[in-house]
Amino acid sequence: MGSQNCDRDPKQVLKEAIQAGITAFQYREKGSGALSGIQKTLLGKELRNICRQHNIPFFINDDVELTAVLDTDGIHVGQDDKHAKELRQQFPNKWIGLSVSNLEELHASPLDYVDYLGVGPIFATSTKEDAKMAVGTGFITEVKRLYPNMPIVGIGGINTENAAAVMEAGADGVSVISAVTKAPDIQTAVANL
Ligand code: TZP
Ligand code: MG
Repeated sequence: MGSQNCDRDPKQVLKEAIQAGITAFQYREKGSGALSGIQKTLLGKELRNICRQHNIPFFINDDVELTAVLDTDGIHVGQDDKHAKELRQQFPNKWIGLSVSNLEELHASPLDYVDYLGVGPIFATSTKEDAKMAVGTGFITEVKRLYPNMPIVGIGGINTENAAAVMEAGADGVSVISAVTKAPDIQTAVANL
């Protein structure tokens, strides 16, 4: 998540989510209302510190410069971002995640250089303005069949009602934004997930 996904202090949202049991965090400051420049960096530092205090892996979305500045645990990139081969050379000891939205992208992806795939959007989502077409849980099963050893995390429109279907389809995990940031009670939402 980023500040644009929160109706209140993102630091508080992250703390509550960690207390509730999330197992990893990605700082994704992006889309309308997102911070940039020094404000993005400063919030990133604070969120990074919260994760560090609680031993929660901290990933950053896209931002190669901040990966180094914040010394993140990993970086997550999309198909149009910096190539995973170059990232691997630059950050040999960080986790690298790549988004995959369809079979064409999967076959064109530099899988040798990535640690996991973010697969989706699985369901329709209004969180990402330029989200590609929802692929459904069947695509998870297909990716897992083709690459059984590649860890995959479902993303997009996942909530407490449909998360189980994503896992049953073969995902190793689920990633959510609004199901946590917009939850009336984060403790309950994460517990149900
Ligand atoms: N990538 C594909 S869908 C998505 C991203 C970042 C948005 C996920 O947000 P939500 O609120 O969990 O649907
Ligand atoms: Mg990207």
